[in-house]
Amino acid sequence: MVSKKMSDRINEQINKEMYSAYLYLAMSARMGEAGYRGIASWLTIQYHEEMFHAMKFYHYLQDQGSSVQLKAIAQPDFKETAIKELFQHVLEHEKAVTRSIHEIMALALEEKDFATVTLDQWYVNEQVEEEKNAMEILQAIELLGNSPQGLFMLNIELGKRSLGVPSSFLEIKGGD
Ligand code: OFO
Repeated sequence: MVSKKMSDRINEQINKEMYSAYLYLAMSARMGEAGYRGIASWLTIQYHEEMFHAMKFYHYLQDQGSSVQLKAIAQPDFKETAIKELFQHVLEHEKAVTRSIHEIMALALEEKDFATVTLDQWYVNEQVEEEKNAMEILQAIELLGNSPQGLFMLNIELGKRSLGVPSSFLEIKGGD
């Protein structure tokens, strides 16, 4: 059982994760339209990862006998169409998500809610990975000199990313 405050906070986080998914899907659409199919594919995989994050919290609330409350998802807010600026947006977005995940950890510790501490630890680790991925791509863009040829190569490289989470939401479990 989690507190009402924690349940509300996790429902808010489900919305944030679904917003992340929506944001990356919108970015993927722009990149695909610009001819960067590999980058579009990377961003579509990121969309799946974010839905996985949302559904893991979703199942956790249900496992805890709490009610899942889905709220409206905001329209994706980004203007960047240049690759470097787009991934700077990705990094800043992930940093904001990290802060949000840390807030949940702080609340769980305050409430001595050890089940949520254990669950949220998974997200704390995942955010290290999320920020690292964005930083490595930005570093590659810098090394390639942001040149058209370099971005073309990066596009091919990012297109090789494969899905690292279950493709079916039925396979996702909250506490596992
Ligand atoms: Fe859910 O980690 Fe990115 O946003």
